[in-house]
Amino acid sequence: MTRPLKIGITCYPTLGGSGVVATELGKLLAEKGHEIHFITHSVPFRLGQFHKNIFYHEVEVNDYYVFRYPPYDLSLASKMAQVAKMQQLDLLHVHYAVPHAICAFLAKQMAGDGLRTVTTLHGTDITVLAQDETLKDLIRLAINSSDAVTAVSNDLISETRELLDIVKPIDLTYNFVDKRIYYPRSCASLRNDYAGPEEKILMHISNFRPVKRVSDVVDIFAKVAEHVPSQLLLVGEGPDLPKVQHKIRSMGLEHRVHFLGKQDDVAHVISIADLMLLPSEKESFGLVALEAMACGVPTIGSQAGGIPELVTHGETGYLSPIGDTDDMAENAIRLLQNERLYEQFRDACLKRARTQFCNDLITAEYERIYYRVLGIE
Ligand code: GMT
Repeated sequence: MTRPLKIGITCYPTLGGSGVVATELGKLLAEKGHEIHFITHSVPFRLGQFHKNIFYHEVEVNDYYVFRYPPYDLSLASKMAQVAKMQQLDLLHVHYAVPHAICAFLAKQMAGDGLRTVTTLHGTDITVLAQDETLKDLIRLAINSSDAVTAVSNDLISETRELLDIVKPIDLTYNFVDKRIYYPRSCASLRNDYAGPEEKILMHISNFRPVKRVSDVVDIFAKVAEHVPSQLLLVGEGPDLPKVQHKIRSMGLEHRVHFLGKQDDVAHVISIADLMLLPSEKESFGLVALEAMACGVPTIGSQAGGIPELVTHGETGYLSPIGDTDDMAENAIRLLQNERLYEQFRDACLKRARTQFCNDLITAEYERIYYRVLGIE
């Protein structure tokens, strides 16, 4: 390694794919000898145990009496600059454009040009927020002033270019999973809690936002359950949960559907599934499909966004047009009813996750980008 770096990382520290990726990346970089400073409003939920190279700096919002809305973004920018100066950071790596990349832009003005900034785009920061005319110019400014910009799929790179007229290079850095955590776990007793020996388990994990089309998950399951004895496990919470619960009751499926709420130990939970369902409307990558793949679980999903870059149709899962729940159900039934085909898919999943999306590979890509922006080759 050239020289260890001092890196500030800002992300959404609560549940969500971008926060998971940022936190896991920080931990891996710390293991490789870099000094990592998380600058966030609360401790990232996946941070885990003490590590001598990991520091946490809490952003406290100034709630002065004239403020109708306490300015979190300004407090974050100040904290970034303060930590950068105090710790002599080489760079800030921010995950999610709004407001983090904009705050990094401000922090750089305060800390001085020596501080480099790297922005990772994760999806809805572009596919949803950059559609908003009130945010568009801000996001464009943040992207154009970052020393490097990365995105988690080619699809997201194209959307960013199209929506914001960005011409500067954007590096592709796929999401990754830590192969020491995500592998098929033996959890027969957990599986027995939810399904009989002859039954299959279908699973969906998300934040239950409208883009996830959780209602499609229920439709797919209902069709599959007519042909294959099965149970559905729903993991996570969010705005569409009540609607989904109502739909399940109205379809008389409540005895076959289990709500697990938010879960931390995703690798264990996924290992009891036979199939992951991801019929999203928008999905720049689909981290959960990768987590499933690494545990040997194929995905039945939509062709949205970056999912086809992750799930190889006909090898590690099946993808259908968005909303085509008949096709998704047929694909699920085909895979669940053919043991040999299922084993082939399972092997392909394990191989693809380990070779294309493993932690060593992607961490090294981020390091290359850091050294490049710092002019250290
Ligand atoms: O899936 C979400 O809605 C959460 C969101 C986030 O910001 O955490 O996920 C986005 O980033 C993940 C990590 O890069 C990607 O795997 C998800 O595909 C992406 N979500 C969307 O594009 C909807």
